[in-house]
Amino acid sequence: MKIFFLVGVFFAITSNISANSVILDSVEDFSNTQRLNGWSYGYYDGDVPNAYSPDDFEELTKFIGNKWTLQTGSGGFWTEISNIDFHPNGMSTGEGRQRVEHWAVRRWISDSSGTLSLSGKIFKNNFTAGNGVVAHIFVNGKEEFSQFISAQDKVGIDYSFNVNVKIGTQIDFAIDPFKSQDSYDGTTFTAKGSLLDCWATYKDSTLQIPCVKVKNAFGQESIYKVAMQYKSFTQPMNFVLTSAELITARGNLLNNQSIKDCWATYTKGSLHIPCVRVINPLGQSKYDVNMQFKPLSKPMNFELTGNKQK
Ligand SMILES: [Ca+2]
Repeated sequence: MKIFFLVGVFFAITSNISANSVILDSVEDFSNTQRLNGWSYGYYDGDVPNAYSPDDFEELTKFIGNKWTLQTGSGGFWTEISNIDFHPNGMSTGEGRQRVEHWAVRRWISDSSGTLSLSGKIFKNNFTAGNGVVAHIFVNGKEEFSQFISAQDKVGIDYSFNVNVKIGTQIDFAIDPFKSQDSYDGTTFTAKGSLLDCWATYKDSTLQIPCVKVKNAFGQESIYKVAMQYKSFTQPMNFVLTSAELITARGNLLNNQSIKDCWATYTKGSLHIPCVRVINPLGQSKYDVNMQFKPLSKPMNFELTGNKQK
């Protein structure tokens, strides 16, 4: 019965696991050099069989005024990418630009493997008029995300999801003009990604456990991110649950080999945390920890029942 209690008490908040190591940041990493920091700046122009997909990518050739472009001004294209913004080109265009469809595309190629927690913002920064745009994210050629942003949506959306990456995995962030109409299509579309790390940390009396697998009586598993606070002067040590967020993951998080060994598990009142980094002013030490839920405690209380240094 304890397990039902636990699941009932835990907050169901959709969120990403907090992660430690940022390996991509579209704003910070932006540069005037193609393929630096894993980033390329380009466009899809529909000239291959699999048009407007990652097969269609070509690099932009000019860097002018802190933007990647192809050809500016009349006779050219609106297609451009800056540190935060994208502009596509459309069959329906203006000011003498060529009547062709270009999606503006920022491409990132991974130099790491693991589960990537990817997030960012998408909103119109030129919100005078127009018909809106569609943002797309492709991972190794497969569309994982798309979102229409209406013409005057200056608030936009925050997106976040997890994907498994390997060295060489390619992620394209693309802005399509929507129905090939490019007027006022300037759009901010950022991306930040961190590799997921399932090590728990204990610092300043707070225990953060990023990956907890909770198994219910039917054997179904849910994934939580949990924080606990040490209650001073308790012996044996007592921890109070201060937050628990249900995590949605589009990547195959449960089976990810690179983080598998450090999953914490909660079954029938027992919490096992195999990887805990204890951080104090003198340095770090590593532990394998067991805790036991104290029946009926509210907020939930856990007692330290065992720990061994790793
Ligand atoms: Ca448009």
